[in-house]
Amino acid sequence: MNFSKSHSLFEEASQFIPGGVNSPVRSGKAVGTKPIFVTSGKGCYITDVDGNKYIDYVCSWGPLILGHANEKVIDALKETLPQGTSFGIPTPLEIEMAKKITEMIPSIEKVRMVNSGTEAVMSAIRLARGYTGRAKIVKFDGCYHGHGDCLLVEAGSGVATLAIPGSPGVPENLVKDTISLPYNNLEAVKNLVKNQGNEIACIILEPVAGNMGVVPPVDGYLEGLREICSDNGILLIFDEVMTGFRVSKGGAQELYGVYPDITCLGKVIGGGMPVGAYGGSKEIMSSIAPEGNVYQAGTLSGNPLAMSAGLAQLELLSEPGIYEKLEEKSAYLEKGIMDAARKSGVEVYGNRVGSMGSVFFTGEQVKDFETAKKADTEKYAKFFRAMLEEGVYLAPSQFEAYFVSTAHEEKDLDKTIEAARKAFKKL
Ligand code: KE4
Repeated sequence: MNFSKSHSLFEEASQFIPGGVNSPVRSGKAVGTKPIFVTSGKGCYITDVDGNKYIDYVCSWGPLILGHANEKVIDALKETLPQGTSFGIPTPLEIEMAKKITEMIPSIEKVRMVNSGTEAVMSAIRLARGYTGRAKIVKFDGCYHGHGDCLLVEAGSGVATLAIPGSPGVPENLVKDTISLPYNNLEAVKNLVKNQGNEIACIILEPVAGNMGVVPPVDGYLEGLREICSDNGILLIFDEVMTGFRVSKGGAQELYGVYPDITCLGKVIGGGMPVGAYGGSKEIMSSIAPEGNVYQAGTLSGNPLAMSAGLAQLELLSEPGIYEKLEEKSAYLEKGIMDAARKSGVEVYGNRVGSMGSVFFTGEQVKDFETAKKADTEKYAKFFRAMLEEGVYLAPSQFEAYFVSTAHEEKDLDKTIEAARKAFKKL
């Protein structure tokens, strides 16, 4: 493949944008490549400035569960655009979105729109602290909840990818109340809560971790956290920015039957436009200004373009059979890739929940950040580069997920599996 135009654009971008990218994980640093520059996407395909075409498994890091430039999403934007892009005044679309979210995720009785997953989580943390009057928060190693100061502790995603310890610029006093524990270890939470339970405002987690690579909750883990929180007046926050409307129509909470006090959303609810949201019971959400005193605001929150794109996507996802089809495609892909690895004698461990999954280059089970970090990131980098040459675009980091969309057809999955067979042979 020829990447010359992408590489010269990267040089130019690097003069004006830190690291040449607007988000670190896009840089390709972790997989020994420079980033490609994309010009268009349609269905499961993206095309770069050099004219190379790829089957895309990043899908904008999760939002494009129906593929790129889905017709109904684009039509919704075309219909809304001529009316204006933003008002900073309530619009009927915001009520429609709020009703749709509360209908699809019943644990949410009231919801506030924001403009990113980071904002949703930051707001949820402030809400939990304001509602309980407590300061401490508990997160889990390898989970990533956006780049809000108090959560950049043992974080996953780009922090793990670039092996940045926390982040400079986050003063100690902003993280002194953040406790990070190993994921999938209920004993660790029980021990902590025994000593400090009455100081903890919330426990926040990705109910299916996606930012250390995909790591599902072990049996009983979510139920155990729910019980601990209920017994100690601690709010349970599910960060469903990635899993929401991804692992099932009602997210991870519907899939596992465990319901949090607050849910954070993003990605899928924007249909590719910048959107986040957080919600919970009327009782808890009544603390949010202007109804209550916990302050949170946003110029573009609930803007009509994002609402219309997100609503179009959520309407389509409400149609019967969508998640069964996604499961079928994802299981087919996973089986094909794992079979290809086994036949090539390459040791990999695969985790998948619905249409989000990861292939770890390790022989042992990956069930938390410690075991995820044992994966051979060099091998993953080689695999990434080989797949790119074969016209398949994977996440440029071992500590991320691949996403299957409804637009991935069997012929695309077969091409991906064949590409993987060739790529494994090169390792
Ligand atoms: P944003 O602020 O990037 O919209 O959302 C932050 C966030 C919060 N919670 C979870 C579970 C998330 O996965 C994310 C963002 N995910 C990463 C990819 N793993 C976004 C990609 C990027 O940082 O460029």
